[in-house]
This record gives sequence, structure tokens and C-alpha cells, in this order.
Amino acid sequence: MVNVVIDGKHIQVQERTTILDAAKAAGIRIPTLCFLAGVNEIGACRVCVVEVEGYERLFTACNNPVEEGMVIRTNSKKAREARRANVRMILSEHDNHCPTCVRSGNCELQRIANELNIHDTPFEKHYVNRRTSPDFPLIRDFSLCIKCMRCVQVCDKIQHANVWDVVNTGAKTTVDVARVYRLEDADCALCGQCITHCPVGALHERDDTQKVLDAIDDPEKIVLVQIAPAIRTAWGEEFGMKPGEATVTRLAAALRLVGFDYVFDTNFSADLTIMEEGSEFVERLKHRDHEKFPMFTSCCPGWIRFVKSHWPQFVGQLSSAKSPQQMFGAVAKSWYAQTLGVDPSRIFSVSIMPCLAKKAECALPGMDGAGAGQDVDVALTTREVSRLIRSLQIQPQDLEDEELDMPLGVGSGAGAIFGATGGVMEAALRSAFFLVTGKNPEPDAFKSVRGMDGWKEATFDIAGTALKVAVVNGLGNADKLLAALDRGDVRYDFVEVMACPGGCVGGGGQPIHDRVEMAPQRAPTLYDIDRGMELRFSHENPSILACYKQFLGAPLSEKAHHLLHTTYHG
Ligand code: HC1
Ligand code: SF4
Repeated sequence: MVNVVIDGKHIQVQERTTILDAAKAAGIRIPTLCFLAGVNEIGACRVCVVEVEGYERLFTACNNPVEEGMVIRTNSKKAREARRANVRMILSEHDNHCPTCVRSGNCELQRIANELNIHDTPFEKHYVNRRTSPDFPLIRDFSLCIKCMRCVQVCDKIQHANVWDVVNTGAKTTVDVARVYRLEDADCALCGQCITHCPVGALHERDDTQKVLDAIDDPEKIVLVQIAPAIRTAWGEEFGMKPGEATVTRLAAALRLVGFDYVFDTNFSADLTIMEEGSEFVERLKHRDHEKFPMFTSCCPGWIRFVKSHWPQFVGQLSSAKSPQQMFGAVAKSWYAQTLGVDPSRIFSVSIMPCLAKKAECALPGMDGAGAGQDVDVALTTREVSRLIRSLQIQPQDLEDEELDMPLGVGSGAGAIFGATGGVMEAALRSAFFLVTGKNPEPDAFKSVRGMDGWKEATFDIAGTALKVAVVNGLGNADKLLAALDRGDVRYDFVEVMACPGGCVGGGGQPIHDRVEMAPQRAPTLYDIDRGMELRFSHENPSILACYKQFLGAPLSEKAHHLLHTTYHG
């Protein structure tokens, strides 16, 4: 143990404790800006400087450990003035157009400037007035970057994608794409984790809300929207609503006020994905001798981008099933258009996703199986939808719940849990068990794949066949698993990968709470929904059964192949 004095308080802490943590233990708050525990502890912003008796220089509290007998002053004149000067310096390199910034009201720099009572920027302004392409789903605004390095570290350490790096020197130092010239050419998975970990508005998604309003204003268009599983765990956060208040049915009411003609559920097509992917897996198992294992899930487009760029040798083992987003679009512009008796070209299909990679996925070649343009016209993030609702002065907290539309508004509990890590695996196993044995398992028979661990394994016995499965979340964990598979250290039959830590509930398009990983708080909402439903198996969803009966025939039929499956070349 080490004895220190902080602002006159005598305390004892473990050796190697940082000054920041020691102060916290003493109930003393030191402001930080660039700091991200375990990920970015480099003292880059110098907002956490403190004075240590006997030293001329100031110490950054986030990355300097305490030493025996240290006397620390967090708010001495010297520390206070240096901290304020440092923040003013950062402000001089930041385009302070706060009213029009996408992070206005949710910006750490804004918060800290206010907290330190700074209301002027006396230093000469110099920032780079440049943005990356407005057409790519991820946009970097260099005029807002404060060089905190959080994006660099999250992308490297958590996601193993290594997209960003520090470039130039001196006053020209900034963060930019590493190795290639354009962000579009980098191996970016579009997971969006650099956005949710950026303290300011330097990184954000392309805003597609105007495209949706244009379609709503077009009397020829029938505008329908699908709501991804993870949205119901988070959309209300930006309106100060609790999980129980921010129901999907209340969101439906808000979306009808926005002007959508039909509000549907991605849980429906998550069930459809299970029917196709589960059947594909059972087929592959029949040819175990010459099929390659494991089969990988394919619903997360961030993961698809990552495996294509980092581990192309595994691409052939991806399930050919399209993601629920894309299956929904294909069914909406075919079966549903037919049901409505309208030409599919009149349908404008929007998705609400916790994700940026979905914007790229819906624009991919081949995602137009219904023959009426792209099957999904626009993918909006949870944040964009909140902004859209707010811009129309809609107060969702005051609205009554409204049911989703039929038949594409019906999803099972198995579809709902897709949004949490392990959910796709669990849903798939529930139906695979049925496909193999003709009987339903206990709905919770496969619950050991739940939870926030980055790499989970389980073995289940299905009709005498031992299936070894793995579930990973976060691309860094996926990278480690693929490396282990490549070395032959592990062997699995089926692997679920979600690019974002915690799965879609922790998606890069979800509301931002600085330094709080929200996935563990959001995932229980999905398991509560599942537990509360009578319909817990994808293969029992009446809308799915109707869709096969009236339109698709059977899982893996020719029509199903044409509309619901894809390849991953190019
Ligand atoms: Fe996801 Fe999926 S679970 S990928 O996280 O398979 O984005 O929510 O919609 O498509 O269903 C995302 C969530 C989502 C798809 C489903
Ligand atoms: Fe890295 Fe993900 Fe950001 Fe792309 S979106 S730069 S992969 S953190």
C-alpha cells in the first residue's frame, strides 16, 4: 500500500494506482477528456494535470501512478491555470460551431469548457477545414478533431482494424487514415465504435434523414420502415425515457407521426433468417465429410467487411443467408407489394438499425433481388431517428402505444434476442433442434451462450450429435478466434460473430453515453421481451409460415435462394 495526501486528505491506496483513481477513492474529482479506462490512458489532452509537491512540472493524473508520500494538489493555482489554458488551446484548434454540431449537448469538450467556466477562446484559431467524403457512411470532420487518440486506440485495441493513425508533426499534427489516402479505401468495418468513443463531433455517420422525408413527401411512394431488434433497447435514451417506457409500440406511434405508411419489425425477418440459416446449417451437417466448418453467421455487415479484408480464406464458410435487414427489404418489395397489389417500384423501404455498416450493406450490388431498386432504400441509425423525431417536434414520451402493422410486424422472442451477443446462435439452435428432431427444445435450453464475455464456447447435444459452437463479439475477439482457427488450436461447428462489443445493443449507431458501455444494460431488455412472449421459436411465427406457404415455398427453395441468399465476392 502507498500513503498519499490529496487536497489535504490522507489516504492509502494500492501500489501502481493512478493519481486519478487515488483521487477518486478520496472522493475528489479530477476532470478528464481524452481518458478511456484501459484503452486510452496517455494524458494527451492534459486536462487532468495536477501539482505534486517537490516537482516543478505538472503530472497528468490519468497515467501517472502515485508514489509513497506524494502530496498532490488537484486545484492549486498552477494546476487550475494550466488546465484552463490547455482546454483553451484545444478550443483554438476546434471549429466551435456548436449549435449545428451533431454532438451539440452531448459533447465532452463543451461540457468541460462549461465546467471550467471558460467562455472565451483567446488563442488564435487554427484548424484544418476538411472532411472525408460525404458519400461514405462514416465521416471524419478534421475541423473538430481534438487529437485525443480515442478513435485510434478503440479501432486498434478493441476492433483490430487499425484504420486511424497520427499524421504530420507540430501544429499540423492530426489523426487521419493510416496507409491509404481515402477512408473508403481503408479496411474500415464501419462498426462505428470510433464514433461512439469520440468525445466530440469529429466522427459521425452520414445523415440520410432527408432522403426519408423526401420519400414521405412523394405521394407516389409507399414508405415503410422496419425496426431492428436492438433499437427497442435504446431509442428512448435520447428522450430521457426508461427501457420500459421506450417500447417498440410507442416508437411505432412516433414513426407514424413522422409519416411512415407502415411500421414493421426486423424481428420478423430475423425469424426468416433463422429458417434459412438454420436449414442451411442442418444441410451442411448432412455433408460433414466434405463441407468446411465452422459455418459463420452472416447477419452482421461489419463482421462481413472485416472477414473479407482481414481473413479472406474464411469467406467461403459464411452462411449464404442474407441479414434480416436485407431479407426484410426483399420480402417487402415482393410478397408484401403483391399483398398490397401495388407495383414494387412504389415501395420505399427504410430500416432503423443500431449500425453504420447497414448503410453500406443495403447499397451492395446484389441486394436488389426483388427487382425494384435496392431492397432497402435507406438505413438510418438510432441516432438519426431520434434527430428526425425531434426535428418534427414529436414528443414520444407523451404518445400512446400503437401496434405494428401486419403481417411483417410479427416477430418471435428468438428474433428479438438477435440484438444481443449470442442471440443469433441461441435462436438458430432453438430451430435447428426442431428441424433435426421434429420437437421443440426447452426455449432456454441454449442460454449458456448469453452474456457479455468476448469469446464464449458451448457444446450441445442435438439428437446424438455433439455441436461445438462459439460466440464472439467485438472484432478484436473475432480476429483472435480466426487466428486460433487458422492455427488449428480450436475447432467449432457454428460460430456467431457480431462486430460491436456486446452485439447490436452496443452498436456504433446507438445513442452515445461517453465512457459508458451500454450493452450490458441494454441486453436484458431483449431477454425480458423473449421471456414474456408466447412465441419463442422462429419456426412458429405465423407470418413466417404464411410467407412460405403463400410465396416462398420452403426454406432454401429456388425463390428463397434468389431473394434471401447472397455471395460475398467483390
Ligand atoms: Fe442487428 Fe440483425 S441483430 S445485425 O445487430 O441480424 O444492425 O438489432 O437488425 O439485419 O435482426 C443490427 C440489431 C439487426 C440484422 C437482426
Ligand atoms: Fe475502426 Fe470501426 Fe471506426 Fe472503421 S468504424 S475506423 S473499423 S472503429
